[in-house]
Amino acid sequence: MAVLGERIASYGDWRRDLVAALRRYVERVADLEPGESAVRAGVGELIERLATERVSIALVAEFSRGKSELLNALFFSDSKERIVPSSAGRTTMCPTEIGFEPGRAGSIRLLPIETRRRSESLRELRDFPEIWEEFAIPDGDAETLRAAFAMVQQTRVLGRQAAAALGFGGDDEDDDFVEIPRWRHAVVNFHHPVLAQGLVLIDTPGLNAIGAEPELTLRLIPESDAVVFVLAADTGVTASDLEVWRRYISIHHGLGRFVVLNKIDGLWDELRTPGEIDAEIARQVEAVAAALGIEPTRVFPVSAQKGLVARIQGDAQLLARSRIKRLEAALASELVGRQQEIIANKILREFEAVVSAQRTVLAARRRGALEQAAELEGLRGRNIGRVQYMQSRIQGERSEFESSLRRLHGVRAVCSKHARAALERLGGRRFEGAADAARTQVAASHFLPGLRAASMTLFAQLRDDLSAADGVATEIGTLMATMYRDFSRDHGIALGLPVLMSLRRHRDELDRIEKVHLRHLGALWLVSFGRRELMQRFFETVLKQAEDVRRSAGREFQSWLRTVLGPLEAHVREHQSQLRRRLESIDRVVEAADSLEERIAEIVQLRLAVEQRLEFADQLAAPVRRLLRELASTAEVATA
Ligand SMILES: Nc1nc2c(ncn2[C@@H]2O[C@H](COP(=O)(O)OP(=O)(O)OP(=O)(O)O)[C@@H](O)[C@H]2O)c(=O)[nH]1
Ligand SMILES: [Mg+2]
Repeated sequence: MAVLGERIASYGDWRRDLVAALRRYVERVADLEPGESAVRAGVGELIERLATERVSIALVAEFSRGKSELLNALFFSDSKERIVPSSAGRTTMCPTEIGFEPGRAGSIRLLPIETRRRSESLRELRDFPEIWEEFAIPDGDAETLRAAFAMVQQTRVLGRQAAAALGFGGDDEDDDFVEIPRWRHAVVNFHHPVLAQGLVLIDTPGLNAIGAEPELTLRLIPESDAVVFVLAADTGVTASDLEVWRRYISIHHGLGRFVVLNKIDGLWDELRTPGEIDAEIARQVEAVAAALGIEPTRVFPVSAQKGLVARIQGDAQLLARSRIKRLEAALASELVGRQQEIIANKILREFEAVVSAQRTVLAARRRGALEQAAELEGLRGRNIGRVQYMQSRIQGERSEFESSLRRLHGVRAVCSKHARAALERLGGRRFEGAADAARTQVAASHFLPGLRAASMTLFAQLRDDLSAADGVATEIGTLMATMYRDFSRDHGIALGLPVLMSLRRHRDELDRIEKVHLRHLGALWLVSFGRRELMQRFFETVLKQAEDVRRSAGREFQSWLRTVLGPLEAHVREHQSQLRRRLESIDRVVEAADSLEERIAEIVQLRLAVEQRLEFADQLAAPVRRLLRELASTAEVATA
């Protein structure tokens, strides 16, 4: 398998090992009180996240630049034949997602083009399996696979008006009939080693087709981990190539953007020396870089077709000339390597946060046992008066602690009230209300400014809600910081500072969605001549995206609340039980029910048990930490 495939496979293996290590951790941590249920829930969330982790690559370009052929060369050369159809003229008629969903049989699912009349977004349509046509692809059956792929080429011919109703204008306005794609979207599920590791490929049709499908412009392309923009050496950078670049790629993907200059085999002129050919390729690379405004090192000259042929025929020399490997190596290290590092850092940070809550409570318990032992040892050989004095001191501590607790309850009530208000602003009901108002406004707008205004109002409200929630988070954070400080000063409960939270990321995401949306709105208005159903479908996709941001912000807020309120509570409970234990000990010594030495021995036992538990906790976490630290960048680990 090629470098890229190997890299993706090793990333998949690593993720699987990590999930297995986390699962073992969860199983064994069940016996490790206190706080074991919170730890299990937290680690459970991490496992779920890792299991659904995918790396996606979208190929975007004008038609016939060789996107499909590049997919064949990069990923499917093991099959020893051309799997994704690639031919002169327009081939890929509808966006095609290629991946493997475990637990689902091999198949191609096709969404008929007529569904464009419906107002639901593509993502919502995924929830209606009955409107997709599904064809099975038995494992390892390359013939059926190819036949399945051939379906993405299908077209149908419609009368001009019927075609226009689906968003297609004919090239020639005088034509009575228009040829349109038969399908709107294709999802191919097949068991291929690289896809099984969580790689998703998105093959797209050329410019005309991209524009009409909001899901593609608003979500599939911007949200993929890498976008490969393909140009061809024989056509150079045409006006429509630039249009694709400018509209769909340049605004996203600062990182993870790869420009491929395909078909360099066209420059392999037998009458020129290899040096001359290389110089010509270098010159074209420079020209492409200048036209797109990027560094020449970001342009990868290749011959997809020769790369595929070389791989199928095992021709090493041809493979080297195709220069496919340099592109592959860049995708492997920049895309997969970066993705893996990001995931490793994130999971490591969250794992430590989850684990440390439990650890600090255990550490506090250990410290308590040490202090209590010292306290009792100090009573050796003292008279009963001294013991009684100690007893009254602990009672005093306890009543002080109880008054702190009352204050904490007061502060918590205030925090809960604020939090409820913030969660309401981030809630589904409020969003639905705003969305409905915007829908009504969109339906009533006959002009572009009306449409713009409707979405801008909606986005402004959402942004306000996020800012309000941020404000509440700051307020709660400040209140809790005071509480942390007081409990540390008055009762020796050391918690550091509460974790802060900001929904900045979500606001940025909203800004991005709005920006892309407004940008496409104008263009779409022009091509669709204000056709209502197209505009509405477009708007539904935007609403769905905004809704996702809102939901994720709500979830983040809630999980932050738990992390900011949870630890103090756990420590307070721990402190309470320590006070109770200390008082019990001293009471028994006063009553002379137990000898002092017996109590001391008991506390030493308690401390040893806690120490064992701490050690056990570290042992449990060690395999997980090892897997994560291997890959997390050292700089970030140091600050975590
Ligand atoms: N000479 C040469 N031809 C290529 C190369 N890659 C692709 N082609 C040819 O270019 C044509 C278009 O290739 P496709 O892979 O279908 O291009 P595409 O970008 O997927 O096109 P659409 O699916 O129509 O949008 C086909 O005839 C390919 O054989 C290459 O590296 N060299
Ligand atoms: Mg194609």
